[in-house]
Amino acid sequence: MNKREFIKLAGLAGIAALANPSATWAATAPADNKSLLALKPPFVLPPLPYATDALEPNIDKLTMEIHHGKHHATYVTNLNNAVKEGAFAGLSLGDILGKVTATDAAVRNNAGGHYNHSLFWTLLAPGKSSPSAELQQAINSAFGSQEAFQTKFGDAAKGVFGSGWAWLIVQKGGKLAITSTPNQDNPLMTNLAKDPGTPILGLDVWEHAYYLKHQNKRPDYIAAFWKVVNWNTVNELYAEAMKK
Ligand code: MN3
Repeated sequence: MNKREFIKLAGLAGIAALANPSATWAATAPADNKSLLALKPPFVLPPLPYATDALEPNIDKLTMEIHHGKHHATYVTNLNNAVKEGAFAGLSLGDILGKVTATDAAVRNNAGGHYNHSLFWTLLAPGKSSPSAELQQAINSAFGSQEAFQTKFGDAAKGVFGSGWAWLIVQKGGKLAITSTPNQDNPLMTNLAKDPGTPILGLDVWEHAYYLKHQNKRPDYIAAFWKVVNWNTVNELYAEAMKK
């Protein structure tokens, strides 16, 4: 990292990071499920782990600014309001996701929105990365090849009617599977998900994630997504899920 890039990152992560350069990344959303799910109220909007223009031209600056700074921020605000009192008060993000049902609309939408986006930002990064040997082997064994996996994941993303997410999950027993969820649901919502599991890769296919650059062309956005997937995070999430 050169000096200019460091200053840009440090600026995002805040003053604390300047005093301790190794703290720069810690100030962003945790890139592991254990820490993410242990978060307690009041929930806060994590800074992006890169500049808003870092994913250009694949994901544009304005989309990132609005998606992170407005959409995600709103989920955080609404989640804090929804869990101020009642059955979800004081629970960790993971406990909320595991407990929520169809009758808890505000908690469902905003706890999902906060977890999904916090994870999503860490799943993206500029620059090249690739699946670890262990993950590649699991992908090949579950789907045939990396190409076949990406086609099947892309089909799941294209197949979401309206707004939702496509996921690569580790199921109970350690098997990889592709699934999708509507709106801000996710596979950690065991009372709601058709395929429960631990997310290790997710793709937001809400129009707010791509409309400014790709308009109605969701397949173009999915193709752009593969160019900015941060496989380093996916590898860590996979290793973490397999340790359970
Ligand atoms: Mn979104």
